[in-house]
Amino acid sequence: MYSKVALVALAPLAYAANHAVAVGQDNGLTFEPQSTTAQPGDTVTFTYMTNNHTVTFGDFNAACQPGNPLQFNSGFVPANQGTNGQQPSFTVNVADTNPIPVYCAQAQHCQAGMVHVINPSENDDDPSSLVQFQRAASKAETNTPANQITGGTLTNFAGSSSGSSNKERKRADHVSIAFKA
Ligand SMILES: *[C@@H]1O[C@H](CO)[C@@H](O)[C@H](O)[C@H]1NC(C)=O
Ligand SMILES: [Cu+2]
Repeated sequence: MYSKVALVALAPLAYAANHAVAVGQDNGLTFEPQSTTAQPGDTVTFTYMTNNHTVTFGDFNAACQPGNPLQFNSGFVPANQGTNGQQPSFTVNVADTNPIPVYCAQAQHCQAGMVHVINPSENDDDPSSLVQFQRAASKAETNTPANQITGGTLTNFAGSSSGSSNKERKRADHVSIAFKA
């Protein structure tokens, strides 16, 4: 009984962490790092460094295709359309510790290895491991953009995100407090 009370009292002291991922660093078709380990309540901020990429929620069993339901998708974000002297970024919330597949839906970027996994399986035989997701992506016949922009927060972006779904771009209706590491 006593320890339960103590745990509840301590819970608010656990601050959410923000994890940074660079998108297209040095003109690469890359997410750096390639995977993120995050706790429930953490956020992951993808910052667009060059060119024109997406951060799209994928499917471990159908690489380079949008996941269904679609948890998040930034749409196409040209990195040179930042505002406030900053690079544009897209921040997603991590609700649990389940592996989360992410890919870039531009051209053949996904097949070229432009994938990321949040909380990947550590078993390299598992489809939700980074190595298996990359392998599946390299063999994907098509790279398909998602048809709506949803599930995250676009920041420092001039707003001309292009693609089929510009009108549906929206911001998440939450407020998250996070601290950059
Ligand atoms: C970004 O890529 C999308 C999809 O290929 C394209 O429709 C759009 O015109 C591009 N934006 C810029 C500024 O190049
Ligand atoms: Cu890309």
